[in-house]
Amino acid sequence: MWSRRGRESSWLLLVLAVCSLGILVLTELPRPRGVSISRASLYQVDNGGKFVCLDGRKTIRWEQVNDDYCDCADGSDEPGTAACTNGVFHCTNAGFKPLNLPSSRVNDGICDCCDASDEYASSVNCINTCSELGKEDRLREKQRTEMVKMGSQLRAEMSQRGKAMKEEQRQRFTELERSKAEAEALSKEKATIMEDAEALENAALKVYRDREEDARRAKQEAEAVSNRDEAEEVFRKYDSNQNQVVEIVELQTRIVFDRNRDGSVSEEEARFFLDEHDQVDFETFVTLCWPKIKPFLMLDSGLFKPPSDVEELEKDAGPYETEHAELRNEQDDGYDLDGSEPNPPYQDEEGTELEQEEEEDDEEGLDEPEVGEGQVETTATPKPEYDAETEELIRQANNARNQHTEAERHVREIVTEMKNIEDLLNKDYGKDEEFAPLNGECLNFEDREYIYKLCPFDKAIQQPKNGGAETRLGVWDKWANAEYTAMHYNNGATCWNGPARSAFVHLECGLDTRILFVTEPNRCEYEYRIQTPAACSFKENSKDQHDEL
Ligand code: MAN
Repeated sequence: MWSRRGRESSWLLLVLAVCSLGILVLTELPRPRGVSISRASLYQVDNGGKFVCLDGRKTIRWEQVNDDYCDCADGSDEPGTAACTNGVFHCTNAGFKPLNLPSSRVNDGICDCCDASDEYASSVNCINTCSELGKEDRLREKQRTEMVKMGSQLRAEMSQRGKAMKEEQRQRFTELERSKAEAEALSKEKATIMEDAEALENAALKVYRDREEDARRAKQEAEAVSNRDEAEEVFRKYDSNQNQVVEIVELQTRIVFDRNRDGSVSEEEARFFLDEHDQVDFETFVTLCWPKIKPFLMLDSGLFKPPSDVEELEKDAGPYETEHAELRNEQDDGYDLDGSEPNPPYQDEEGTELEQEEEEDDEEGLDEPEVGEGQVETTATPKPEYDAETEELIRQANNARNQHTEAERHVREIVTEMKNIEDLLNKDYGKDEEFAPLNGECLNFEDREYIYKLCPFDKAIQQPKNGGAETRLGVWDKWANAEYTAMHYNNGATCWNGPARSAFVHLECGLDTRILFVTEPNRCEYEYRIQTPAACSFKENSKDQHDEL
């Protein structure tokens, strides 16, 4: 009888024996030179001493495999020689990574495989370096795994921050919704207060506006009367035979109408001032001739001056000192401009108005001490002086306007902030919001010529180092894939004679966030490579790591 322990040991031995046999069978399955373990079963001699080319198109004798003569069209009969141009040589590279080579590299004098198997019949002496390479590789792999592991922890922190930030913004948005409703209500209230205050203000100002309007009209009428008076006076002077019409001959005696300055007034010149008539009565003179004669006389006497001289003119005692005026006096042109005239018909326009207004005031008693009346009508655009009550209404209306403007501004500020939050919340910051902390950051990278900037989820920028202006390479568009390993920034500044600039950003795992390099593979198409913990994804027992692009 076997003891229980004895039975268990026998089972264990049996299992071990079976496993070892399996391993032996797997590793020791004979295979021709240049064939990988996975393909070994396709190269077995016991197949009736035949070999079927791997494309199935030809069967050859087993001896023809690796006989340095290419028989199969797919090169599969010569895995270990350079005979077939399309053959593939497999190096096992035990201890490192297996490698497939074009079989033309077999025995070409260059060591391609670290196990030296590709140069078995060449003059070069290749040494097996696989174990060293393997060691280095494993070390690198270990370091990388460590890095990705740490990066993943950092990513988790970023994700936490991103989620918290989004939550905070969501709460802020809710708060703002409330504030917006309040601010809008307040703004509405302020609008009503403003409208009421403005209604009162308008009613009070209307009195002043009406008064101003009356004054303006009165002034216009006075001007019209004065103009007619001036015209009448001149008409009388020109009508030397006093037959109630002014004729061409009468104007011809007035040297002032000598427009071409040839020493005499021609019939044509005189006719021009009579509006192409031979003679005119007073009404025609006032309506058709006077508008031509008056400006001409003023121009001739130097009374039309550029606007900057108007003040000078106002200060002058009158225009009569001008040479032309003196000349006309001497020549007795019938238009007395010698300054002795009590009411000179030609005066600087504003001067005339002033004088006339003063006269009107005297006549009509408009200078009575009515509040603000003088100021309202005597100067060009004076600020009227209002009574205390009106001043108070204006003050209240201004105050109400300011408060309304302020309330509206507050509503606008809230709306803008809400819009910004909405934009922020609508952006895709990765599976776990891990990229959210990069929003609002900007990274810099300098190459020989430019400083490149990347403000994730916002824009990509290029700035010449010699201080030129910034060029926009693109604005945030979208992720390039579902794995969150690349971004598109589009619609940058238009390239000269070309499309808008754009930037493609590759992301890989790293312990901090920075730009590794920037290139411009095609004109105005830029590629950034950045590293960030947000792109790290460590999975236990898995080589499938998210940072592998
Ligand atoms: C600038 C830069 C370059 C770009 C040229 C295209 O010099 O933006 O990157 O290639 O414009 O004209």
